[in-house]
Amino acid sequence: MGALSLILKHPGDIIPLYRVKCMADQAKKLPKEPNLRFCYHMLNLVSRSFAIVIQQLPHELQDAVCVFYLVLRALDTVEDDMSIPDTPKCKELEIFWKKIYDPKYTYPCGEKHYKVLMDEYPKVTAVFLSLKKEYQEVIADITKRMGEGMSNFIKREVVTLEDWDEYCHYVAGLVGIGLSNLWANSMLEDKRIADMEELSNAMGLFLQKTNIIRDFLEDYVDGRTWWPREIWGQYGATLADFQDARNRRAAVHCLNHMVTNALQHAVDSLDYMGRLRHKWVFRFCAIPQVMAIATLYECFDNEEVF
Ligand code: D99
Repeated sequence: MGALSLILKHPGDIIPLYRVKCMADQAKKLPKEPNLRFCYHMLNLVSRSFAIVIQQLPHELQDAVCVFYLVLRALDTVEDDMSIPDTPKCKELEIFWKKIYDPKYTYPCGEKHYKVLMDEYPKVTAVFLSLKKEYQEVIADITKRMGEGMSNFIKREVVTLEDWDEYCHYVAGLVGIGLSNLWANSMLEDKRIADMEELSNAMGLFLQKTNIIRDFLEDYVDGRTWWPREIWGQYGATLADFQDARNRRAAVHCLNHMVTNALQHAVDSLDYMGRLRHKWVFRFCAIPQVMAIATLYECFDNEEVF
């Protein structure tokens, strides 16, 4: 079906779609200051959808969240680069949080946009150092905990449900926790939001698990899947079995089990969002959650995931 006929089937979507288009155009306008300009330029290259969503935030938080995002993407780039041997990779992941204060620090790795981000990293550092101390401390604390967790999982496989939640906590739950600390420090939200670590964690876990489910094929082709054996082991002897058309029924049952597991975090994520007071903070948080629910809806019982 063409885009136009899809819209005509849902005429109520025309105004919201137009508003999103205006937001997307807005996101393409870059600030004048060169370092800040680089940060928003990178954000647009790495994640269009996030560049749009970040526009929802009040100005002061926008820059802090943009830098937070890029620092985490840089850490991710180190984790993802399969050409770095385990020993130096683990060391770099563990010390990265100290390096974000070093105006000269770069660690060339990654591909395409990520390579540019790593090569030009001092521009991110310059903006980081211009943020309020309270914001810098939150970003450094989360980067430290995430780097240590990632390093630990370099040599460890995701086997049990506990492993899966732990891995997702490091790479995504901590993002939710960091954001809650940014909201609390900005005074836009109640200080107590920073103490709700379980609910903040669930915001990240729900998004991360949804991505892991949706990206099964892409990750499988790259030789690294994050589906926990405790689930897929109930439906097949190896993950390779799910690629065989004769095992499609078992594969789809496994997929549905994965979706059901991810959905468990929806309750806490709704509880978290119910506690937000600031309209723009709420939108920034709610848009990705709504997109994740729609993604799980598409994936459920859908063999095309494989
Ligand atoms: C994220 N996550 O929006 Cl977790 C990352 N894409 O998915 Cl600061 C960093 O990376 C921050 O399709 C915030 O364009 C978030 C979440 C978030 C959380 C908690 C509360 C509120 C918001 C994202 C951002 C988008 C992203 C999507 C992109 C392709 C590349 C990856 C696209 C979530 C996380 C940590 C699971 C990646």
